[in-house]
Amino acid sequence: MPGIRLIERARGAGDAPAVASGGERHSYADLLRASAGVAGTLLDGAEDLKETRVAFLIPAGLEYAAALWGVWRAGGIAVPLSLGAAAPELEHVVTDAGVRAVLASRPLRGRIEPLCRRLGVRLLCVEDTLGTETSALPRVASERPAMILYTSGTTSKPKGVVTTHANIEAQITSLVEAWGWREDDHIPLFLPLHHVHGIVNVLGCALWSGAFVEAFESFHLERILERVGEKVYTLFMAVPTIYVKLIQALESAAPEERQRWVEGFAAMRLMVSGSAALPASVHERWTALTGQKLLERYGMTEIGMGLSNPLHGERRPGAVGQPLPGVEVRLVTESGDVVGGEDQPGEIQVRGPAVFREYWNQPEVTKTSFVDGWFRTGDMAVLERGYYRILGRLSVDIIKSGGHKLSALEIEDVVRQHPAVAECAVVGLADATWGEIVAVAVVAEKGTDLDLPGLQAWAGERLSRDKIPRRLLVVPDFPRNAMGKVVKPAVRELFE
Ligand code: MCA
Ligand code: AMP
Repeated sequence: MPGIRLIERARGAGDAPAVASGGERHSYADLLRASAGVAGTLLDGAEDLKETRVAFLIPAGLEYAAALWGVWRAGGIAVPLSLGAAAPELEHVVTDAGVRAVLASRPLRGRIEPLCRRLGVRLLCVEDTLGTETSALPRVASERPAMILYTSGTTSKPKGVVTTHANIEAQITSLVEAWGWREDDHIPLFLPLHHVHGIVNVLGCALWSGAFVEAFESFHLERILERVGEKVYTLFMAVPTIYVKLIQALESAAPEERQRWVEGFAAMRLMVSGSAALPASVHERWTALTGQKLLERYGMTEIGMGLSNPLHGERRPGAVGQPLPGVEVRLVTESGDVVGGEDQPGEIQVRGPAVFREYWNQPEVTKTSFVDGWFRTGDMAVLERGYYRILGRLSVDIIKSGGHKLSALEIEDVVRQHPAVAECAVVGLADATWGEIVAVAVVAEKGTDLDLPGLQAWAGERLSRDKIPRRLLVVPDFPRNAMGKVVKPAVRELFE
């Protein structure tokens, strides 16, 4: 019975550096010890957590990795929380997943304490668990559920995507093979750790490979560039918005500083972009500035990574390459026919061991998301000269902003509660930095005033930063079809 191979492999890495955080380097042995402490504390004498959901609110660093591995080693299901979530968003995840215990870093404890108290959920400071002596830990089979990540979709509230240890291992090993991960790799980690991009592509692949992760508590541009200039990194993984911000920083830097940063980027063996479309212009500008050809890939919370440009060979701007090892991909037309050749668009459907098990507590939604064992991504693509190109999404209600997937319906449900809002329609508008930004058209209640700063302040209490409306238009009514239904593409045009 295979256990959690990611963790078993770490024993072989011993004193090699695993994670740098808080100004210190922590070895694989440190991580094993710290995660055993977390596991022992959670178990508290029990043999196995038996899939108890344990959430955590911890920035990137040793404590985060120890919490993730500790929950797994105790037989629990890890539920990483967004550090940027507003109180109602945290409550949704904690209640929907039926979380029984929360691990928080000491500085963040106060943010979740009232919720835990109200719901009767056990709250622990992760720092207090790391040194705990641990007796026997259970053997956790790879088929058991390991993690629930919340993702927005075409339903209002985010859904929990359940992956097993075997799913996560398949997601990791596919990338390790395709991108040639090595034990001497050194990568900065600045992406949020409640998404696959940060958890699997960066942290998971690095720890699987015996490589070294340098953790930043958030995307701190200056500090990251400083380290890039020291030529310490071999790998870099980011979303398109980050490359846009890096281009702006390089272009506005003094010549000497810029030269240092450019040399640091040029020295890396691989730079990857994903989570949202990388405009060909950004791809080309990055190459012109640094000499690096970005490798663009396509993925989704439910499948891990699906398509990728190659490590060796043509990295084509505007395209996402070919299926990754172990991933089967097909395109299916609206009428349900499987596309046989090139130049015909279809929905991307994916099959393979990396594909998630189910949506948490949503058997019906899970069922309708698969057709004959293939997962329906809701993304459209076309195969051109051997490479897939993403065309967009089937639903207008999915917005991608700064690499975050947002549901227009979820934002509408919140904005509608504002006392000055009679009706609202949320759309994504194209934006050079963020990919898309959230825009809201509102029919106001009679006799009320509504302005953008006021709405933003109000929304900031209820929604995370990426979901806050960046544009507001007050309209007498929305464009509607014959059935009276709001026509979103026409709403988008109102902003032009
Ligand atoms: C923040 N701001 C925004 C947005 N977010 N404005 C418009 N749209 C937004 N989405 C504003 C803030 O209000 C603030 O304005 C200013 O920008 C700076 O905000 P801050 O939060 O500090 O920004 P940042 O730290 O620079 O963050 C940008 C970021 C972050 C680093 C790009 O959004 C990020 O880490 N994104 C990555 C998400 C990710 O990992 N996605 C993977 C999921 P002011 O200055 O006026 O206050 S997808 C996935 O996992 C699948 C499997 C896949 O394929 O990878
Ligand atoms: P998430 O559910 O947050 O994991 O986001 C997954 C979605 O991000 C996919 O369904 C796509 O719509 C989008 N996405 C990821 N990578 C790319 C890419 N390289 N190009 C275009 N869209 C992408």
